[in-house]
Amino acid sequence: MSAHSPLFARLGLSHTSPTDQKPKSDFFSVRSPIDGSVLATLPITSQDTLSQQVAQATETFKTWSLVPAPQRGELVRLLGETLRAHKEDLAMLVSLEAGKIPSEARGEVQEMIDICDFAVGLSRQLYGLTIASERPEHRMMEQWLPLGVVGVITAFNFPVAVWAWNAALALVCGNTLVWKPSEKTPLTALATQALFLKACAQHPQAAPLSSGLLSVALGRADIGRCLAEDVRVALVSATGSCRMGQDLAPRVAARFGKSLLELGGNNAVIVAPSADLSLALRGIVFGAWGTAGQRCTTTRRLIVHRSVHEALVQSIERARASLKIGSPFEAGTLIGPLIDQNAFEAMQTSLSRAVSEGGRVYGGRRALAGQFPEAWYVEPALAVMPGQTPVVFEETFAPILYVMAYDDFDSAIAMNNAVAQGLSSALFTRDLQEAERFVSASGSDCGIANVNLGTSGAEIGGAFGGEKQTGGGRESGSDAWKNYMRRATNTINFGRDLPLAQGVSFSL
Ligand code: UN1
Repeated sequence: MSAHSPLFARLGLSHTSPTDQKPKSDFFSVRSPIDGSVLATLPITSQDTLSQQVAQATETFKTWSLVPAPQRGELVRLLGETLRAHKEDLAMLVSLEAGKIPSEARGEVQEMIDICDFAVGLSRQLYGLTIASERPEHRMMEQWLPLGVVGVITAFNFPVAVWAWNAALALVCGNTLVWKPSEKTPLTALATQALFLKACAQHPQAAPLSSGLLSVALGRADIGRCLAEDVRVALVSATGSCRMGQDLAPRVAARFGKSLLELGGNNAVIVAPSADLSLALRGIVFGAWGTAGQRCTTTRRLIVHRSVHEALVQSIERARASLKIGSPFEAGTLIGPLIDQNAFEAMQTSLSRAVSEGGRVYGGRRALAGQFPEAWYVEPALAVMPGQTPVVFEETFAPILYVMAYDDFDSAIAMNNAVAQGLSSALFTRDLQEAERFVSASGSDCGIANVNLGTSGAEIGGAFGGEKQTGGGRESGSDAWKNYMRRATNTINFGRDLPLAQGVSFSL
């Protein structure tokens, strides 16, 4: 009986049992990054079981895709209601398993609820076009039809929200799901699945289909590869590192499957001379060090006009040194733990490289090792760089902010765009021309470009994703739903002749 048993039971996780014994080869342990304690020991899904899950999802798709879309939306409405009722508990589990502070964990569950609301409305708005035909007595139209089985691969840092962006849309679009969560955060996935089953139980058409509508496959990269290679999986939506995308995307492409990739970011904030510096400070501090620097939208680079560089660096450093590092459950904590030792080591490597490339580094040391010997807390790091040296081009998934100076706005935009990733970007300015330029064709090349706010914390209503090595996918709002449907162009002849397009004639 663990301290978390009542929480686990409320979330439908009573079957998971923590143990301190070394797991058998087909089991793995789930540890809380808060103190390194074992939360549960879970079985790894075998490739045979995964194949059966995909088979069941394929079979279920035949029925679910024929349920009218607004009735599919009703299931997502029930899911949203179930999430509302369990928001506190699920957020608590997100904190325990991913190490987020409670307000961010609640924010993550709120994103799930928001996308459910969005998808419910969408279920009555899966609009196609009618198109004027060049032939008499013909009508052309475009329809969006259900796609098939959607494989969703999610990362530890947003263990449930990213699934919800995909699932809420995929379900109203008539698809079924197989979910491979990060092996670091499987409990939040199992809890979400249990909440999903609760919602299904209240829906007459979904209830008998529930196990085929969503299954969860637990394990490491090989599970993701199987999903990527399985020809029955119509779309693979994967969130994670660029390296993971480089491994998966060619496997999906080799069988002409569709993929939706949300990969790394190396997001910059530009601070212009006219900027409101207190606004910028707030945006930069949360963007760089909130979530312990473990968001794909984290601010990793700061490009500051030389005239305000020194003053801004000083106020950022003062703010940095005052941030509270600690257990997410301690009041006032902003910086929770890194996910694991590997993350800590990667951070140390990048910081030593920054120093050897001429950087001046503040912070970055291990923290609270006495209190939490098996967890990995760090001081957030500020690295004042002589320019964009090689280490600055890499995404290290940790709280490191590299700062560089710029002299003219063109070169600031060029620096913003110089990296391989293209997810998020932001500009702080009061200059209208700079603001417009930044969001124009000759401005930021990222999928997200903000003015006078930070790089992270995107709302679900917009399409989320980025260009270049970020993978090009768009999830969540706007018309991202089109990724989860197939497009059919239909022409209907209601006349008595068969005129050919392009004026072609033939006689029979
Ligand atoms: C991620 O880190 O993978 O924009 C997603 C944000 C959040 C989502 C981040 N809404 O920061």
